[in-house]
Amino acid sequence: MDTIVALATPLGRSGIGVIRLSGEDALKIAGELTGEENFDPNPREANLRKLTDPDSNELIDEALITYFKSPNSFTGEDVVEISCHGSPVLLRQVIDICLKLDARLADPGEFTLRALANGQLDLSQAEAIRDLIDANSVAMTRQAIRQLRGEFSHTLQPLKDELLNVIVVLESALEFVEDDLPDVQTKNIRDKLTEIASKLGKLTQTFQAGKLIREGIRVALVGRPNVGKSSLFNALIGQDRAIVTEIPGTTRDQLHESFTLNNIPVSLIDTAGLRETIDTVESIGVERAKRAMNDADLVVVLLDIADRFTTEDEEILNATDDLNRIIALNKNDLDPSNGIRSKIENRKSKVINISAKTGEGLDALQKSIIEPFSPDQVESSGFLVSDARHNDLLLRSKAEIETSIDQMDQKLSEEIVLIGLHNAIRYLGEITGETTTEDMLTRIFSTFCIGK
Ligand SMILES: Nc1nc2c(ncn2[C@@H]2O[C@H](COP(=O)(O)OP(=O)(O)OP(=O)(O)O)[C@@H](O)[C@H]2O)c(=O)[nH]1
Ligand SMILES: [Mg+2]
Repeated sequence: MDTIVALATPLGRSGIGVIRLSGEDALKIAGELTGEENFDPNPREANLRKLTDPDSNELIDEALITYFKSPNSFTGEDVVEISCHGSPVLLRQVIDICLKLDARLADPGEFTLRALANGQLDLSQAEAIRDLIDANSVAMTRQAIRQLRGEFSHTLQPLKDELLNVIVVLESALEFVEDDLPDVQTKNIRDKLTEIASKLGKLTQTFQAGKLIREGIRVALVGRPNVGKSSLFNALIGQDRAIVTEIPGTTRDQLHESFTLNNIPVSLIDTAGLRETIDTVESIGVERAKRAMNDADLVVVLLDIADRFTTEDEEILNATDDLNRIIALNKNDLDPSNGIRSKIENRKSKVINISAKTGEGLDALQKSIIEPFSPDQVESSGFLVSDARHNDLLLRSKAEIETSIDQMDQKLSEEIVLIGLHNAIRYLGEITGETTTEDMLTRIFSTFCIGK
């Protein structure tokens, strides 16, 4: 394999910047940089060396060089990591010299791809490295590290083994048994397949929580003008971000802010107050608010308890009846003006009294925001499937097995039943990469950035 090089740390000024080389010539290139012909340091030890430009012999930097001898390295090849001072100019200079010495600039994810190719990790672990680096919350880093430790692959392995056992029995029946399989055996196979399908089903059930950890919850604050949406927005994010005035129609465009609740990323959206308006700008805002409402995972409908209940309030409640919704009765610090409660008591939603002004009830609201997304499951349960690709493959595999079970029940031939089972095992193999096509690998690794 040719030798690849890339900056492993972010571009920018920093204390140190790490350049990584992987491939046959990694050590030779490092030797040229240190000016030592037979550079062969002990593996996994930090070596302080002067780096010089081999062309001009000019001193470039003092750096720590660590050698990882094949196969005991991340990629499985010879790897050299050079920790330079974190100057973008200097780092560029060192990389340019490596390129002149016949290294090639690594493609996105190429280090990880080589690790995969050399069997240092499987595909789901490689994806976990990307997820770990891209994580936006502590909960996501935890999931990614579990996947990186091979937890997902270990969960899948027994299922794949069992499926393979069934396939072997059916294949040999096809080869050697003249008549149909004995009923006992058919029943055993059917039970086994049902069990595998149900285990796959259980795994896919964790996807909702897993997706939530990865992408967070989109929460839209909606209500008619002046009910206190922007006040609540500011209170929840703990910043004076949105403009608040006593004039109805203050917020025109949507505002987004992200924060975390119990380690779960939340993307909060403040919207324009919903009402009929002839103002062009405001009416665009109202349209956007409606869209935000429908795209959100959760809508918080605000009502003003100190004001009368209007037809606009009624319409907003009607429009959100089928959505995942919390009703927040705001301005609880003021005297209630009317029987708002009687207007909402028949609606299916959690109702919480709050005051965006005093902060009263905000704890309860925050709890209710994450509650439907089962934060308990997120925190305490086992491994969660968080990648849509993995979930899709699990679902497909399960569907194939269920089709095969149906076919068995219809007494179709083993040959037909086997088609679905072969597909099922192939889909599971795609998760860990044994049966992933080149195309797919290219697609997956294009989501990595350079230096990984
Ligand atoms: N007393 C009291 N006043 C509040 C509370 N929340 C908001 N207000 C006041 O209500 C008025 C409107 O608040 P905003 O947060 O701008 O309301 P909004 O829903 O964003 O309004 P639009 O952007 O116009 O749709 C302001 O004068 C706030 O100070 C509250 O809990 N108690
Ligand atoms: Mg507002």
